[in-house]
Amino acid sequence: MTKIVNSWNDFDPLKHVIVGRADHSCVPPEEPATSEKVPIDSPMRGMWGPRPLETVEKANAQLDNLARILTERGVRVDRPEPLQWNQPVITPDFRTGSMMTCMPPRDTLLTIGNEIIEAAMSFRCRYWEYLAFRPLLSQYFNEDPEFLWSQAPRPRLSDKSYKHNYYDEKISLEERLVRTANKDFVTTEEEILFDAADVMRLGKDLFIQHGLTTNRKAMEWFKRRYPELRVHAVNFPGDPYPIHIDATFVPLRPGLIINNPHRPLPKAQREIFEKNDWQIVEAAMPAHKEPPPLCYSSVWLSMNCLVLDHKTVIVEASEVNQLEQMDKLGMNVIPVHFRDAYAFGGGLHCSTADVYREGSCLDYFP
Ligand code: DAV
Repeated sequence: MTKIVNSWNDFDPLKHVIVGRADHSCVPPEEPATSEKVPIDSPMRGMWGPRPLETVEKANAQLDNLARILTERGVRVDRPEPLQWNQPVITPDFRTGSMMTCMPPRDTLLTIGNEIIEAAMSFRCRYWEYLAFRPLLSQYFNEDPEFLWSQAPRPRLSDKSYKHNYYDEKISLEERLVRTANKDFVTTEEEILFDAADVMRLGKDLFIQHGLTTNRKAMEWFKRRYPELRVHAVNFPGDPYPIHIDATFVPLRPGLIINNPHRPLPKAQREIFEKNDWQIVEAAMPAHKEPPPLCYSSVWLSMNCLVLDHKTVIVEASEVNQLEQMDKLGMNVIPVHFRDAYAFGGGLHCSTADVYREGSCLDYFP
C-alpha cells in the first residue's frame, strides 16, 4: 500500500494527474445556471446536442498529446471514463435535456492534501459528471489507505437555487459589471454550490472566488469543514462572467502570482499577499482576439497554464505573449498545442486535476 493522493497547491512538483477526455461531449440546453454564460451575440445561443465528432477527435488528440508529454516527464497520468453524455438528467427536482462532458476535471474534483472532494456544482447538466471519475477514485481508495474520498453535500438544483429572470437578453456589459461588483450572481444561497475550479489552494489558505458558480454558503461550508485551514473569499469586479479562478489569478511558484489585468484583485484583498512579500504580476495579453468556435471560456485561457514544479510550466503553444512572459519570470516553458480542447471546457489547468504533488501543507501567509 502506498500514498497515492497528496496535493496542497498548484506548483509543487507534479507526480500524478488526471487528464480529461472529450468523448461524447455535448453542448447542453439552456438552464438557469448556464444561459447566463452564453453571450447574447454568440452563435451558440439556443444550440444544444452532441458536439461535432471532428471537433471531439481533435480535442482528444491534443488531450492525448498532453498525457503523453506528461508521461514522458515521469508524471503518472490517469484518464476518466466518459459516459454517454447525450442523455437527459431527471431528478425529483428538475429535468434537463442532456449532460455536458467530463472534460474539465478541475471543475469537478478538488484535491486538498490526502482528500479528493467531488464538488457541489451548480449546472444541472453536470449533475452526474463525477461518475466518470469514480473508477479512478475507487482505485485510489483501494491503493492508498490514507486517501479520503469525499463528496460535498449534493445540491438539489431545484428552481430555488437560481434567481429567475436574472438573465435578461437586454442586459449590457456595464450592467453585468455592476452585478459582479455587487456580488449579485445567478445562484441563490438556498444550498451549498461550488465548482472546484473556483478554489485556489495555497497550503494552509484557500482562496475561493465568489461568482456565478460558487456561492457564499460554499465558503461557509469550507470554513466549517476545514477549521485548520483559512478560507478567503475573493472576487474580481472586472469580470462580467466570473466562472473559475484559474484564468484570473494563477500562482506560478511560492511568492509569485499572475493576475488577469482586466480582472485585478481589489486592493483590500491584495494585502495578505503584499504583507507576505508575494508578487502579483499582470499576466501578458492573450495572443488571440477571440476564443475558438463553440467555446464557453474567454481568450484568457492564455494564462490557464499547468505548473509542473517551481521552475517549469506548460503553456498553450500559440500564446506567444504568455510564453515570453513566463520565460522572463524565470520559468522553463514547455509549449503544448491545446486550442482544440478549449471548447470542451478550458485550458491546460482546467483539463487536468491534481492527484499527487510533492510537498506538504505550508503556511505561506503567517
Ligand atoms: O476567462 O472564461 C475560464 C476558466 C475555465 N476554468 C474565462 C474563465
